[in-house]
Amino acid sequence: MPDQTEQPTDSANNADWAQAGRPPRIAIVGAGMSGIAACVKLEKAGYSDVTLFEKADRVGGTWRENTYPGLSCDIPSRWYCFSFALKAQWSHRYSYGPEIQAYMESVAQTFGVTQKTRFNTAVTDLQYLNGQWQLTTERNEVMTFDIIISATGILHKPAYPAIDGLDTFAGHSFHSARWDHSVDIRDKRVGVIGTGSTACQIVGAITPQVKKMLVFQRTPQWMMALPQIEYSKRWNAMMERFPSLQKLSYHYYMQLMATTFAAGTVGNKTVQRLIHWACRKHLRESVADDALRERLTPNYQAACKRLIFCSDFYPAISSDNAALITERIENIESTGVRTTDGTLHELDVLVLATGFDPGAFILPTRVRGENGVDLETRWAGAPRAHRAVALPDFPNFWMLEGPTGPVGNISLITITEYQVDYVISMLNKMKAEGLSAIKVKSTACENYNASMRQGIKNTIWFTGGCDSWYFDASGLPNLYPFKPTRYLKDMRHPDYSEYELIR
Ligand code: N01
Repeated sequence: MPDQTEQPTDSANNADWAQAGRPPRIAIVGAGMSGIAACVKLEKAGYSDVTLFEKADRVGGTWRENTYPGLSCDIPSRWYCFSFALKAQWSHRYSYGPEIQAYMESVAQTFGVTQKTRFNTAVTDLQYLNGQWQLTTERNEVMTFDIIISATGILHKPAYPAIDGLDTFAGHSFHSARWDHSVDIRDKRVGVIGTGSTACQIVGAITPQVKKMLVFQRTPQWMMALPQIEYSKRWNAMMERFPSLQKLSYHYYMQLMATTFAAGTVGNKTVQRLIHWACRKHLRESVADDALRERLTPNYQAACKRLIFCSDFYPAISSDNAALITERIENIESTGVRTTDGTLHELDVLVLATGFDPGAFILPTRVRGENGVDLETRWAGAPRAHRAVALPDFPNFWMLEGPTGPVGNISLITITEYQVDYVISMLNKMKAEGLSAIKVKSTACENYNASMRQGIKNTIWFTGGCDSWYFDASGLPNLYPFKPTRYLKDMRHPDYSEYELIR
């Protein structure tokens, strides 16, 4: 990788790449799933002057960061993959973390993404100056780019619980996304705080190995059984032989999820009732003990929080070496967790499966747009964007998986790919018309978000009677409130009247 360190320049003269007929210099922040998709698709579209900046030493994003036992993806792998890199040889319908990480690394290697990535290089500052973006790294290197693509993911900043005495615990304590593999959990007394998707996978995986498993539940969660299967060699050989079957599976799962879970969350009452019924049935059939079942039963609608797919949690929590603690946590002491009933739950290991800061997106990187408008100030705890990709006052700055995009029980890889195609349409427009910048109009962004605010009130995330990480400081869930298929359709054909096209 050539050294691209530069001093800030007065770049007014060379800012107009489209008019000058040179390729745009593109920086992608993050080499996770979105960054990989962006790099590959840009290259295919003829934009090859691309540099990725990755804070870690490998690609993979969330699949690199999370290494906890039981880590898997509850979206079928035949869909949770790049459309341009379908894979025949998945071991299971729902792949485990290491297999997905290996896939990410292999795609990055095959398509030349690794070679374009500057590893161990966190971007600390982005500023729009004289028609270009000035990018500063943690080592104070300063470079200029024409286009910035933020591909930092959504849930990358671990949320640590504000519990008194957390740092006084004398055993081993770590966040689920910072799993300490040097700690041998076998025959230990392990506590897990949280009952989200992560906690359920951890508890399901390690309970048979530990001496005692204590799960500290603040809110019960609905979960559906995970219809996991291991693919046979013969089945995968057939997939290998007939690549059209891989495509068929990709679209089959996409349609299935769109017409079932996605439809249920955004207002289809029949599907909602079916999801709720399936969750109740799963609980009833998995937990024989009436009292335990009662304590595991949520008092809100299924899919109000992000629906969990897990078949291991109920058997694990029902086993003799496990206990569900529903009393509130009072504080943490050197030997364990004390609950409000006065009990001290003694532990050797404490796992904080307490989720992530959902409002981070590209933050804590400082991002300043036109006239020094600061992104963190602009968002103020309630991040909003236009179609999840654009921000007024931030020209030539694009986000993948930005705020108000479709997330939940769907493949974010598909969403990202459509967003990348949208950005490529913008670049093509700039090139064809010799534009120096494209930025979304404030009115378009406001109108879009007004429709989001209206739509969100019909979704299960708002009406279901729960609290979740989907809610932000505005008091509303920060999600796309319509069917994901509508989003994909809209993204296929950018409406340029929503943008200022600057010559
Ligand atoms: O985090 P969460 P996660 N005291 O925020 C509890 C994706 N994902 O890491 O419900 C006590 O869902 C909190 O309690 P409550 C997926 O999008 C995908 O599990 O707020 N408890 C909750 O139980 C998912 O939604 C896969 O009352 C405290 C838990 O901690 C997202 O990641 C797999 C507490 C946090 O749950 C996040 O999931 C895993 C406190 N002070 C994750 N603070 C796939 O398979 C928090 N909690 C694709």
